[in-house]
Amino acid sequence: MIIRSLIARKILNSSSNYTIEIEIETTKGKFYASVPSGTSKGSAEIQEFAKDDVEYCVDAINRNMSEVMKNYVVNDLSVLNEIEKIFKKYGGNSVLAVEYAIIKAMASEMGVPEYLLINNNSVSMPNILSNVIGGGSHSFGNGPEFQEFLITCLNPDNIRQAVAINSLAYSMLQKKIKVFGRNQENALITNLSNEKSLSELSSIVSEIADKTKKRVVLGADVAANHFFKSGSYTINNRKLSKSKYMDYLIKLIDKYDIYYLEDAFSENDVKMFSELYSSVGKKCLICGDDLLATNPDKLKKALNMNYGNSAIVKPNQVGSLIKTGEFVELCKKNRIIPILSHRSQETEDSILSHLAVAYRCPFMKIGIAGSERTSKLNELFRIFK
Ligand code: 2PG
Ligand code: MG
Repeated sequence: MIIRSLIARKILNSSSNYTIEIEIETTKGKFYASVPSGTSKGSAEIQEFAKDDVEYCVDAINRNMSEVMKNYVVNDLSVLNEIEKIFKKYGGNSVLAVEYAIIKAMASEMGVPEYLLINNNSVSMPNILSNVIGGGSHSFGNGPEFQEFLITCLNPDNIRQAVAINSLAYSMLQKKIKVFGRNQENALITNLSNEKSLSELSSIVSEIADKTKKRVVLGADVAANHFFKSGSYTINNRKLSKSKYMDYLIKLIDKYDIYYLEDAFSENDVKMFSELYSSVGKKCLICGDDLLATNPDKLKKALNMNYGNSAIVKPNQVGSLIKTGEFVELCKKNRIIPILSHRSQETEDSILSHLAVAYRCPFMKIGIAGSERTSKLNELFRIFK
């Protein structure tokens, strides 16, 4: 395949902030790709844009890279090594936008879907983990301290049922709880506490499980970084020591049968992750997000501490598709469940669904409403017919 031209432009993400879109033209047509942004970012994440300035990156790519990329030959995906080297100076989101656009163009050239281009061996359908109630920094500090209350069906008959169950929970919640609006992931904003949010969701989960005769469970992304300060975790305006906070979490896990818990502690508290994992790891997925930042080196260190059993995969935390692939492989080698995740400030690009399928992630974490989320769910409907 020969790239005729490459253009960068600014486009809006779901929070009305700008991100980068790359357009590549080949003999097969034009291919577009864009990359989302985070709001509650881990400190180990790579810079999304050089100089923290999307405009600078777009201008610099158009000025410096259009000649370099004109008539650029792509034989296979090993080209991503060179692409990462030459685009790195424009930041992680720029690198990924170029990589995604090349994958889309190449898939079209070869007449295969993107997920098969990335992995032509065997692929699998992810279960869908949806954020239905939002708190923490995603909801401007008004609601519960936990950032996300999640639902998933563990044994759906097919992708449509997996999504339908989560939509049903979302609409039942809207009728049941007082809703003040929707956050940037379209999760419901409430003024309920963590515990009340879990109890409302838990009764809906049981109702749906009874009705569908499926295994439906709940989870939370605690995103504990934002309420951890000077050695304590603040819940309901009360400062809890690390051990009191651990007791609080374990009680919630037991009482509400929490199946999935992400970033239960601040990103530097690996020791607490492993303590929690050793006490509840048999019944609950203990997941690292900010803790690992999709970085294989950080994962290796956390594995030495036996931090948990699952890991969030967000390519733009590490700004490299090659490193993202290494991270997923390392997860699998160590029986860690990789969970492909959206970001809070998403675009309508649906490439993440292809990555979840190609990487054989058992779960994909994605919201249930709003076109930047539904574009990815709809792409899964297309992939699995
Ligand atoms: C998270 C994500 C996605 P953000 O913490 O898991 O829900 O949020 O993109 O703001 O980091
Ligand atoms: Mg998270």
